[in-house]
Amino acid sequence: MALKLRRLSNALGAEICDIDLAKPMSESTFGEIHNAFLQYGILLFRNQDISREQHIDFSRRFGELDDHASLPRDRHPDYPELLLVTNRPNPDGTPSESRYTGRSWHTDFSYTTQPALGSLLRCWELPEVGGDTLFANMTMAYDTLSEGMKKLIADLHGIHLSGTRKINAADAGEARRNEVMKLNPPIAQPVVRVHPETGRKAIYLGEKVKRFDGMTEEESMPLIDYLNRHATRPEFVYRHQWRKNDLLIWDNRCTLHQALGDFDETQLRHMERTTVKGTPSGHIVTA
Ligand SMILES: O=C(O)CCC(=O)C(=O)O
Repeated sequence: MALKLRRLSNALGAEICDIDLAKPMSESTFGEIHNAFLQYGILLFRNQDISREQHIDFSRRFGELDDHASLPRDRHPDYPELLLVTNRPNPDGTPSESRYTGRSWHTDFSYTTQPALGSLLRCWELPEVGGDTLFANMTMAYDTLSEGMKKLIADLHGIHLSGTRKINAADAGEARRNEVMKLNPPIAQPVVRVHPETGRKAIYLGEKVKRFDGMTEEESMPLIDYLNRHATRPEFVYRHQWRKNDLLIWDNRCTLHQALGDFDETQLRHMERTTVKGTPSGHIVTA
């Protein structure tokens, strides 16, 4: 079957049209989807009124799933394969601790030694307007650097921290933050990562990185800031406006993303994510 594709932006992304993920899918159709995933970096499937089991089963076709042990408080109580990104209050009425997930540029689980291959986020409930997510193409960002800059960053490692999300003063999530940081010590990752499947180089950075390995924060930040600004220029970015029952997969090895929080927080936004495990990368930083 030849897939019907619609490009989402010049930089990255494609919608796979006319497909029902609730129905059985042949290996050859999945092969086409997988090729499109490698080519476009993110894939969108609209109108997927699927069960949690179907979300998990489809995700498994991309590889082994993470059980989210690095973020234990945000797991779905009945499905460890599902991570909640929600502002729905907890059953006892306290605010959800995952309501500010992803509010800075990042790539999933870069602060572990097995960063995510891909993430599949499904939209269950969304506010009347906003709640958008930005995605940036890190291969394009790398390719457009000067040869001098490519040489300069070739052997650098960025130190990725788990507890760097931007939070409101009113956020009660300090305990969660401390727990996540305890579970996930700082990890040094190469600034330039070679994609294990396409062989292409991509910038692997984001706002969880505050310094390079072997350098101070003061020395590192000007270059980190420059690279993040360059990598997230509007021409490298796609802005996704969610609809209920969208399922979107992104390739964490060559994209960054950020949840904008551009919505009325008294309205419900409820998303659930599976995470496909990637290949081991990086090492724990002891000093
Ligand atoms: O809620 C979103 O739009 C994105 C969430 C996110 O950043 C993540 O799941 O890593």
